[in-house]
Amino acid sequence: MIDLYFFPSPNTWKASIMLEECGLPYRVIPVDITQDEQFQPAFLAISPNNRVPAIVDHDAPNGPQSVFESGAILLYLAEKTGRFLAPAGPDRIAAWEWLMWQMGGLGPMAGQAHHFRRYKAEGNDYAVERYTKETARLYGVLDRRLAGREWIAGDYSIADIATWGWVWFHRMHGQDLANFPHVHRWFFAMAERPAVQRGKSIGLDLVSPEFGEVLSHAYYDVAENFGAERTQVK
Ligand SMILES: N[C@@H](CCC(=O)N[C@@H](CS)C(=O)NCC(=O)O)C(=O)O
Repeated sequence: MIDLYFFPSPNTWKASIMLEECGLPYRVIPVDITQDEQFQPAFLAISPNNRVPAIVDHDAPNGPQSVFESGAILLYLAEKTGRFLAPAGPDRIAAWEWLMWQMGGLGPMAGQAHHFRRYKAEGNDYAVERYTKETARLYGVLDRRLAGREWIAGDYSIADIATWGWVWFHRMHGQDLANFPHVHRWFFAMAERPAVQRGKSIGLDLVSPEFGEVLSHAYYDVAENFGAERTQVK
């Protein structure tokens, strides 16, 4: 059994989607980051950077193994199961590269765009413009990567799983997927995977109705036009 320390967000969806994709048994342990539960000593012992997600694998060969940082969790689960990471060769290296790109680039920059646009736009034109532009650049990088490719790094992999939850919030990032046709196609292809839908939908009961609305909004907004938009970008 794996314990998943969770509060719904693009970073935690990586872990829940990977666990669902791998069919591993897990239980969700809520960490309400709006109530500062991430600072409790028991959680800090597992995740010293006071962030979710974190996991504890109770079936690890040397006894319970904790892992924090979403990218490390994806790598750990890929190694444990032998799934969603090529065993060798260029696709394996590409998955590392694009996982690091997401962890060091898209996640932090889109996170800042989201923050300033949604919570602190007033009086912060410089930050809004800087992070929105940089996020647009990163969406462009991903779009070029996906041109002529179904998935980011060979077969469907942890690179896709790491990136998708962030693109879910493209509207909050000030991005229109019509400008990124390959990202658009990829985003919906992944959204159709049952494991992605299950991993994305857990924990909505942990948030306020208002925040639950925000978490769902990005998707439904796009989903309303799903058929039309998909035809358009072919
Ligand atoms: N680099 C970390 C970032 C995790 C992260 O930022 N988690 C947020 C939720 S998306 C969090 O726990 N925030 C709590 C806090 O800021 O104290 C990862 O990828 O796991």
